[in-house]
Amino acid sequence: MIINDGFIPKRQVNPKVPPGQYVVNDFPVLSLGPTPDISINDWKLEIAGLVEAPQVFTWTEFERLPRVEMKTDIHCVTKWSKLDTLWGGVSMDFLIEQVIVSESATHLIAHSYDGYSTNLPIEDVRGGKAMIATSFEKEPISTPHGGPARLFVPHLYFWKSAKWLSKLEFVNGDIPGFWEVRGYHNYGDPWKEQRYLDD
Ligand SMILES: Nc1nc2c(c(=O)[nH]1)N[C@H]1C(S)=C(S)[C@@H](COP(=O)(O)O)O[C@H]1N2
Ligand SMILES: [Mo]
Repeated sequence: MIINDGFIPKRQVNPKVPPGQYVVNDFPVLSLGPTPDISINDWKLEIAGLVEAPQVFTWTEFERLPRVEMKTDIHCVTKWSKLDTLWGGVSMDFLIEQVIVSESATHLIAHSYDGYSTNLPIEDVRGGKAMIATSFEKEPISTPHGGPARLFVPHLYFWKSAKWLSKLEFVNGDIPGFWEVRGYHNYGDPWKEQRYLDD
């Protein structure tokens, strides 16, 4: 006799999937407005604020920087997770060292070509946890997904991974970004389900 016959577990238990999330195989696009059209010739990435050596990279300059890869899961606050995605780009550790971030800087504010912004504690972009991604699954990141370059901070909900990155600003004190002032959680840890303000 099979006593468990007909028993279907309510939720698939996968230790890689944070609470309240489900796995997708497609790759949804979530943007607050129209996708900005940024030509590679006009693209610039500025790194400024509390740094000793501020920089403005052109695409040609940025492409010459050393590359890293991260293969990891991503989690959107709208509850989809996508497992084992492969991204390539320039490590935030490398960039932090290049511009010589001041001891007094506590947060990073990422600014984007569509007017989006998001805030992160500096610890969260150090130690191999974050990069400026320019490739997804070995191909240039498509424009809807943030190409030519997006921030990639996969241990936090995906709204922290600013698409169409234009500027990284190191600051002392926190400045909530686009979604953070509109009710999203300031930090956004998917494992603690920090989705909204009071979570
Ligand atoms: N510049 C910019 N970055 C952004 C957004 C945006 O609207 N503009 N949306 C955020 C949100 S809410 C999510 S969930 C992810 C979605 O990334 P995707 O469209 O590649 O799935 O990008 C984040 N980064
Ligand atoms: Mo999102």
